Amino acid sequence: MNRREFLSAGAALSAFSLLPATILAEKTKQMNATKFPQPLEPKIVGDVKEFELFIDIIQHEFAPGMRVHILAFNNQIPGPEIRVNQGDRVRVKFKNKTELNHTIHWHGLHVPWRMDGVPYVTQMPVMPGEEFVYEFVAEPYGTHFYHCHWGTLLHMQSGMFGSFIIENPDDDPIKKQFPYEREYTLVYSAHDTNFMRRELNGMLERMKERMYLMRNGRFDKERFALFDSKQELLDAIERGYQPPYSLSRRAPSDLPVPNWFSVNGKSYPSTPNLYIKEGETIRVRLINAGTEEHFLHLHGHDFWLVCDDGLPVPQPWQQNTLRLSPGKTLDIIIEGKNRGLWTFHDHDTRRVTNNGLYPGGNLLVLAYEDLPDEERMVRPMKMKMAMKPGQKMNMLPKVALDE
Ligand SMILES: [Cu+2]
Repeated sequence: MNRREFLSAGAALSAFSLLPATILAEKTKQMNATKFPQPLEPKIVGDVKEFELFIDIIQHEFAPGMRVHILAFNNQIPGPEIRVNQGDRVRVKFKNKTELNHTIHWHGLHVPWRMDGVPYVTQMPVMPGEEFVYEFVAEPYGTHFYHCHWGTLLHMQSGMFGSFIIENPDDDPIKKQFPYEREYTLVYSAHDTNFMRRELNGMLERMKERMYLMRNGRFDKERFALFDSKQELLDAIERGYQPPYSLSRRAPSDLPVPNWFSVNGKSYPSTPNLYIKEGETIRVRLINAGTEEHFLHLHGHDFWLVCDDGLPVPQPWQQNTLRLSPGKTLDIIIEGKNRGLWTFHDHDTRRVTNNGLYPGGNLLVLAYEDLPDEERMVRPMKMKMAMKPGQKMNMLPKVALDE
């Protein structure tokens, strides 16, 4: 299949999956429920809610036919959703089933500093096969997330993120203002799949070599850029040691350039739909666990921005395009006031592509599930190609394309 054929196949696929009959079918709706972070059930131990997280490498599908090896909490991308009440005592037992080091950082939570998950600052890395127990009180209220803090650039885009929601069930400040029944969590990320493959393999090989050398008493700390103090590093540089980052003077840097953009680990056409009914109000929790800025635009509506970094904003205001920076969470309220099927997508349209091809990426649909039957009818696209007898068919475009 050449590029042009591929592009037209993509267009056919997009037209198909946007048909109201397809999007509103019961089967689609059932499938759709699996496209949101799955709740993690705690074990109640005394007055503590105890959760178990493990990390392993799995094969994950961003979109049909696009599978990659990825780091997954509990075999899920994103990791399962942890949802607790404000003030709950929380324990998370974290088991490392990979051959790599990891930690978990609780982004936006006010945990004791020893629980913050920053390797060599608050704790030693959780080594292969090891377990680490995180304990803290759930504060503050709102939409937060967790992610790995070891090799953050690689491990985060390789799937190590999940939502962490702290609720105030009896006195929710947003529900008071905008009574809603349904809510959705959307976790955004961006992935350079070539960088992920190269770096994950490289890291696994380095770890294997490191273990071998350690076992044989030949481990060379400088080669692996490990120093006991900053002074030790400075002294080594003085004596001629070249830190790894100086080597890029001789070659282009290997910073990732994302080619896949995901919502809840899926790229269009696999992205989740947001279902709403006329007159209904829904809450959508947006989490940016990736490295890219997203400018999310909703067609046909002005939503309310109600929380920023989990914190209720003093005065909600309306907009139709928001800026979701890396590390930020924003909560919005959508009021079902304009029935139909509406797209909700990054207006930096480079991010609504899969490996450079449009449509793809973080494109998703707000769908009114009570759309009347007459609006579900598909208007067939008729090709008006009435040929006169003897007329020659000329399919070549008048302007040459790029191939
Ligand atoms: Cu990690």
